[in-house]
Amino acid sequence: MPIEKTLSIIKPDATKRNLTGLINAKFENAGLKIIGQKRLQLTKSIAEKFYEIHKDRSFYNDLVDFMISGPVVVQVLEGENAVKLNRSIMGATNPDEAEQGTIRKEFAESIEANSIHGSDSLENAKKEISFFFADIELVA
Ligand code: IDP
Ligand code: MG
Repeated sequence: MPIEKTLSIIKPDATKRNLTGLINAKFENAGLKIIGQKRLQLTKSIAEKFYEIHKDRSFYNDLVDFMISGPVVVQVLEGENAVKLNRSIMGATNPDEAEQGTIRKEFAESIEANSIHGSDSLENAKKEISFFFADIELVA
């Protein structure tokens, strides 16, 4: 299987509850390597730009406000089939529909405050990684 990189964001509901380490353990236990990571306070304009793809959705403004309500941890995960593997570690968007053992099942507070973001395709992973990281910040 191909070695891929994907973008992950530990969201403010999770950083506020000090869950960074528990979430990172899920990635590492599943064989994904954290090759870049930083804790950031997003600004409104950065969050709007990152989630631009959702700008016509009813939840867009609330989502942007939520994403700037506290620190986030942006990270790049690398491994075999990383994009799909990460989506399965995360679980479904709505925690009520997420499988046992997934990050969202264990930690999410709601469909909005669902603890984690992960790229949904290899193409979007490349765009999202370059949105937050320079090449020199990624060390495998
Ligand atoms: P994903 O994060 O599982 O890829 P998306 O559909 O891309 O889900 O939505 C992006 C984010 O927007 C979600 O992770 C969640 O925080 C928020 N969101 C999605 N659907 C809803 C909704 O129906 N109500 C409120 N927030 C939502
Ligand atoms: Mg998405």
